[in-house]
Amino acid sequence: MPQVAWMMGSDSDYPKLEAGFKALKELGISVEGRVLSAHRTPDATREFVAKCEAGGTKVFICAAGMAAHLAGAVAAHSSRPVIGIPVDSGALKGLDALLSTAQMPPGVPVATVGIDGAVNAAVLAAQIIGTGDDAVAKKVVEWRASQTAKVLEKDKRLAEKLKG
Ligand code: RP5
Repeated sequence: MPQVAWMMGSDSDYPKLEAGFKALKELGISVEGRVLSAHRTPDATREFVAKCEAGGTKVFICAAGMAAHLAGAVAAHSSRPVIGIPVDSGALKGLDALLSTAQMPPGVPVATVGIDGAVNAAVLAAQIIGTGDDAVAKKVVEWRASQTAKVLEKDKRLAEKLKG
């Protein structure tokens, strides 16, 4: 089984998540993506979580919009870390999903990133895995360094523009 199992409530969520899948790839983390829903496919969700747990998956990432209970439902069925991504879909623009994902009862945490925060979810998953895997921890440091270089490059570009 993959190191990260990444569920999303619908394939319509995927465009908001694509950059996170790319980041996981750059970080050398294996991932399986699935469309599963707390409300619309509860049995299949539970079965997938059990299969991942048995197969050694380290972290779950769950993305959903509206009444986003996917991350919470997965956390209820797993003792592994669950990262929740509230997705901006529907009339309330992700605020509904943010509150539904973050506000868990005591003892069943979901590490919630910001609305559409797929890249942060990927990096956080790598950081969690990196606590027990030096190669992954090293990749995270390298990834962060490349991000720093990119921002410094933007700074240089702006300085050039303002000069001219
Ligand atoms: C949520 O409803 C999904 O996560 C998605 O954000 C939203 C709309 O789903 P679809 O109607 O596109 O399947 O459960």
